[in-house]
Amino acid sequence: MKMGLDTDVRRAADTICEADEVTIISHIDADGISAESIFAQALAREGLHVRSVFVRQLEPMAMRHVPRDRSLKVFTDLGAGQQHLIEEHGFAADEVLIVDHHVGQPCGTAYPQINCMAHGHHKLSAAGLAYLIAKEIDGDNIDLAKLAVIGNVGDMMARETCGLVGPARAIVQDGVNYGNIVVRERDLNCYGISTRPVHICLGYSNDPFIDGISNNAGGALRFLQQLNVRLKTDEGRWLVWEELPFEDKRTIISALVQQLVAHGKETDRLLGEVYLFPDEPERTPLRNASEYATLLNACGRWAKPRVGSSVCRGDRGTAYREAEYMLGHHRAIIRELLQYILETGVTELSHLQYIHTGNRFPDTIVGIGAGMALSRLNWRKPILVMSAMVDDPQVTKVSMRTNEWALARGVDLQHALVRAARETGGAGGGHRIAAGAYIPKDVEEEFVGCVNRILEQQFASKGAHHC
Ligand SMILES: [Mn+2]
Repeated sequence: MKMGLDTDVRRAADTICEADEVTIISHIDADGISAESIFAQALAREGLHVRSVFVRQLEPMAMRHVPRDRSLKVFTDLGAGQQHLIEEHGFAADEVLIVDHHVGQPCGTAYPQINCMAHGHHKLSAAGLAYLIAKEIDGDNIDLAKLAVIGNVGDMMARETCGLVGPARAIVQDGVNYGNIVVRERDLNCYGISTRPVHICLGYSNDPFIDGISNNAGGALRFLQQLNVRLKTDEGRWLVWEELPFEDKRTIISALVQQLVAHGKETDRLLGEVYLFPDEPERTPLRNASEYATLLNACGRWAKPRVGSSVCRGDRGTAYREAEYMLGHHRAIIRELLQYILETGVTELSHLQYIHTGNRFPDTIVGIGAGMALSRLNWRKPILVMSAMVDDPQVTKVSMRTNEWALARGVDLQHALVRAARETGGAGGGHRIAAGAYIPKDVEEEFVGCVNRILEQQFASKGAHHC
């Protein structure tokens, strides 16, 4: 018998439909929130009683929020790596379903699990899996494909390949067929195409890095002004990329290509697939997958995942206004964090650069700040940011970010942090390009040295000796 993803999807759908009550335990990021809202809506449509619990991570303290009742506990976007914890809390195999896309750590109890990693699909997020299960429950649920695309994009599944691939791309097609997704196949691969003036959009972007434009909004504006394209409306409002006439977009893209070529840079990351939502108002963060995902992340990171979930379910009143406020707040604090990192400066080791932000910023956002700071620092060296945990001063949270350049040279942050954390008494996880760890406060120095040595080995494995 072939045990494909389809088989697991069917089995998960059956397990859920057999339950009278369901508790969804999900992660607070865009993927976790969209996965939860897909399940919550699909199950409510079946007349099932659903409640949701959001957790920052599945750790011992968070387990007390998981109810000990007769409901089926559906763990989404988490659980695969914490099965021992679920077991320690006395949950039996027949009251649990794990829907995850992180590396699993089995325990004595064989919990039913659907995990795309097990089927070799590395570019599908938990929201993608939740959607496949929802569609299996009822084919009418294809309106929820849009939320799966937001989760996939939010988890950076489109990043490396400049677009979603495999099962995640098939989900996009469901949304196109339903009519709430429009795909622009070769559009500008840039964040903010629905809400930001074009020069801000270009100036805040750095993938690919374009000399004189990336990280330089003033330079980007001067560049655009030379092209004779219309940048403002008659009323003097800045146009966003999505609003530009086709001709102007083409003029700008070919000028950007020339700029890249003139500096001997690759042009292949300039264009990518963009997922627009025609049923959402223009010039709002709801209008495309990546900005929508940021809105959800802002809600989650500032302890309002339910606000994000309400927005996913269609609330455009109170919840949406609150989400917009969270997004503004999120951006302001991240700007401050970025400023702090750049002004304080990082310590450079041979293969990484690091900084400790103490308790100045919430540990839920330091990773984002690290990613933004990287391109303005020495982008050849992965960045490591440590921060104190507010609720546990004995624990240090570590966030690391790198870029495609380093990945192509053998760097794998997930592997590096898992290994270094294991050697120093902590725990790590994540993805090749972005990973994190929790370590005891007193091993910080040792830990950083250890990660540096592992990165040195990784860089050496692909024969790249220059940092
Ligand atoms: Mn995820």
